[in-house]
Amino acid sequence: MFRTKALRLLGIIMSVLLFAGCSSGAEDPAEPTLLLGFSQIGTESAWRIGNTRDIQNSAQNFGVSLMLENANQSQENQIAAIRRFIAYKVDVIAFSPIVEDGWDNVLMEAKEAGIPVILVDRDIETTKEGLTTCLIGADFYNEGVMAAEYLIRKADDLGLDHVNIVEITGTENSTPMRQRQAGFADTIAGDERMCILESIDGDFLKSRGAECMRYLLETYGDDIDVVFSHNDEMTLGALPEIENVGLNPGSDIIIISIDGGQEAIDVLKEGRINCVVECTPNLGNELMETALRLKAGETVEEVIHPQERIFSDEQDLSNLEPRGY
Ligand code: GZL
Repeated sequence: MFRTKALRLLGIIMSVLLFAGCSSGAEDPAEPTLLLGFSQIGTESAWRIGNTRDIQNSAQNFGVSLMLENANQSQENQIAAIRRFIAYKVDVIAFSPIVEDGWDNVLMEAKEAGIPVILVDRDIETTKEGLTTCLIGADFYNEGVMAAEYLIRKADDLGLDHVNIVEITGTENSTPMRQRQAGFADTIAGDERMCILESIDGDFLKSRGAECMRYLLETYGDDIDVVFSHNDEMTLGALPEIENVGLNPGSDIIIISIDGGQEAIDVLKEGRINCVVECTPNLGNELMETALRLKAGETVEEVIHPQERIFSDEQDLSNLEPRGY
């Protein structure tokens, strides 16, 4: 018994020394270069989850201390989070506004507190000057243009003389919804073959995408030639509804989507989606670089747009690198 006890005690002493040795060698974490408050919309899509992950990774890589708050799709929660960042006296505030209007009061409070604000992904609508310093996000209007330019090429290839389109839009009054819709509509406006039967709000959600598609099929049935969906989640919700009525998405109905996440690209490769316009969620590095430049008192560009492309059934996608979101 004694021998066993002695061995057990020796084991405990050894493990304590080993642990102490490991922890004593750890360097003190470097002082954060900057305290950044970020209000994220929620987790409504693979795009949004990828955007959050990228921002967290970039903060770590840049040594930025990140206070990230998830608003769960609520503007009220975003406004409350921005007020907490102000009270906490962060160096810089960043947020992705769920809708464009209703930000003047809280952004005036940030301005009066002397805290610069960066818009990430989406824009705001305001008549007041100087509420924000920079917008880092996609050129959504061009995404709509690229979607429409693909459709015009597709209609030419198929020799279509009339094209009935249904549009499932993102969150009403959000920047991506407004600008994707405008870019698409402006581009097809000159093409007499094109007719938008109806636009309906799917709120960027998979479940709403399914509900919208069910309604559109019940209303327009076989007359639908094209679905233009403002994000992959709604597209992926819509596809089973099309198949449930015996139609083949990608052949009976042309499917055009936006975001470019892995799941949609895989479905594109299967031939059930025809075109996916890329909207990169990887905005973290630009956000950290811009926030650090603001803290250093530098001026920054007013708008930073990432480069984006389309993926479609016109291309060989067999060697496409993993999308990462
Ligand atoms: C686009 C982003 C949109 C995505 C959706 O930059 O705001 O919000 O297209 C996401 O997937 O919900």
